[in-house]
Amino acid sequence: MTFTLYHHGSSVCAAKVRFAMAEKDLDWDGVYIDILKGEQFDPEYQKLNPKSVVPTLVHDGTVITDSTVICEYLDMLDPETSLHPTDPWERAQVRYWTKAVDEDLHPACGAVTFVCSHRHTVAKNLGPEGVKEFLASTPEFSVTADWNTKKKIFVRDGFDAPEAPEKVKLYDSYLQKMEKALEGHDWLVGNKFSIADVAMTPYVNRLAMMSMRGMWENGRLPNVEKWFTRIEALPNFKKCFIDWVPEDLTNDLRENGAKSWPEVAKILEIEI
Ligand SMILES: N[C@@H](CCC(=O)N[C@@H](CS)C(=O)NCC(=O)O)C(=O)O
Repeated sequence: MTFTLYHHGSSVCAAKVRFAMAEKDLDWDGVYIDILKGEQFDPEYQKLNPKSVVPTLVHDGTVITDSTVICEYLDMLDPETSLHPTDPWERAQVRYWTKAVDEDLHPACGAVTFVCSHRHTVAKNLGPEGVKEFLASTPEFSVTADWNTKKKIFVRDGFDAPEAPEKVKLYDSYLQKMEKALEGHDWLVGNKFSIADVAMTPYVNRLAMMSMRGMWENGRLPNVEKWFTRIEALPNFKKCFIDWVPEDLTNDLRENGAKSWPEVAKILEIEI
């Protein structure tokens, strides 16, 4: 079996697949697509992934897109190392997490990340004319069905974008849901590490990389704090989530995030 993964260092969806593959002990070759330089708009890549997003997995010539679908596909290929529970109710709960990530949390994360950090990286990478081209190249049906329009607004207006505060609150509501689910449990579903934990890890890590651990630290969400400490201690965490992010992007996320943190904290009424 050969796997080729088209991915990007900081992409939450790509990191999710890297994590699932590592936990399942599957080897892969990577093709790096820099989505903050517009490489996802290359017509050759668009043949594989018409939404111009990462990740895309090619397995022995078969193309699979969408990170949740990829993870489910990989799990069926190798049920021995399954990350899905067999109990029907536990599996349903896992699906609630992964469905919510796809429908709700992921678009909120894209918005918050562009508002807080990526808009600065894109401007630095591409300059004013390049940014215009980058924004114009985004297909309408991309990260969401209205991503072309929304991305322009988040890049142009930052925290003044009308939807910015509600996206921050939506993101936070998922941390609150995790806090409840983790009450008395180490993992999100059924007291066993599962694809639900894999799916949520990139989103908590994104906030950590943007200097926003204050969303759960200092006694705010202690179960999430303990869960993320457990996740960070897993042998595959660093190689999947930290090492793939280029140093300049890591610095951008940390520094731009730190500058944005007071605004985020204000929206969430967190005292700093
Ligand atoms: N439903 C897709 C969404 C993938 C997605 O949104 N990828 C983002 C990075 S996490 C992307 O490639 N964005 C490109 C852009 O904003 O132009 C999945 O789960 O794989």
